[in-house]
Amino acid sequence: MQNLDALVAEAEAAFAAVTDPDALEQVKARFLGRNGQITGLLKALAALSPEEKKSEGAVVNRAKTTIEAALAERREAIKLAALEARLAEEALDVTLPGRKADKGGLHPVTLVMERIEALFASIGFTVADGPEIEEDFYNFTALNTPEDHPARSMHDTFYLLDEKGEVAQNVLLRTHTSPIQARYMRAHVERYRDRETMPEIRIIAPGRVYRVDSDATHSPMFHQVEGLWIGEYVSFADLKGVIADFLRRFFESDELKVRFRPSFFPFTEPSAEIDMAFMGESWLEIAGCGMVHPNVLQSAGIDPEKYQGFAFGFGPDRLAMLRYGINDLRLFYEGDQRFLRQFA
Ligand code: 2NL
Repeated sequence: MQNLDALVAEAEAAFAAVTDPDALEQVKARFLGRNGQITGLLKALAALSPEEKKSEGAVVNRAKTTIEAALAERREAIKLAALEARLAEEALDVTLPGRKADKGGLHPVTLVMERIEALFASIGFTVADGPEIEEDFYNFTALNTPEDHPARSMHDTFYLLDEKGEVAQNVLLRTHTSPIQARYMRAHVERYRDRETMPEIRIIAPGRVYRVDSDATHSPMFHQVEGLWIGEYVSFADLKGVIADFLRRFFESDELKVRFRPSFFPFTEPSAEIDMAFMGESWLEIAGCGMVHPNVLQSAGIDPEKYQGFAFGFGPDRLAMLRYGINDLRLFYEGDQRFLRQFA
């Protein structure tokens, strides 16, 4: 009787040596395939006598069953190893914190501008705007600024270049938001041209403005909110009331002291600086204002004999510094998230 233990051991070793399913099927063919060793042994039984066939057949069949079982076991093991490798590769740590999308927030200067807009809206002002690249007519001439005024110099104002790369004398970055109001007055006059009396103008003009200036307290780009109220009977007393009321509401302090100190601007007459009491003793300059100069009304096509009114200009960057207790203007423009996040 032949001993097939060596053959079985050879098959088991061959199965164990492969690690992928295709290779395993190749190895299987060597033993169990059409020309495999077991198949050969079974074929050889045909030549034996019935008794030998019975005994040898049992031996070969036992070897075949053992090899088949070893094959099935190896198949399972390879399948399991593949699954484990895949699971390890696709491992997902469900205890990791989620990746949240960062939420945006408004810049502190924007928050202050919106607050100013809301307070003036509550007393009947609407918000106007206009271009940041402006003509010198609206930025200076319409505002009664003489041709030789120092603010018109290239040391103070950013002028644009023309196609030849030369300074375009009449196109600049607006130095204040007054040109918004100069444009608005003209459009208003045009709209009500055929009426004997036009409705009042009551607007604020917030926006970015530009000047050649850069240090701890000046940025070449900063913000302004100007205001304008024109009607038949709008007086300096109205100006004082509107401004004092606004500042008390803005700083949430009914007792806030406000002072008007004589000053000069080309576009207002008389003109004043607006100071507010600061830390008990001192005064802090917070805005400029005045009665709109007759020449400014005239250049907008408004009859200064019939209409009059006031204008004022605030620096919201300054108001934001006061409201939030910030001591360096540059923090607003560095874009540092650690700073900006505090206001979002
Ligand atoms: C300041 C001073 C001021 C105005 C702005 C103005 C606008 C028109 C007519 C007349 Cl259309 N005046 N604006 C008037 C006085 C002062 O701003 O120190 N701003 C930060």
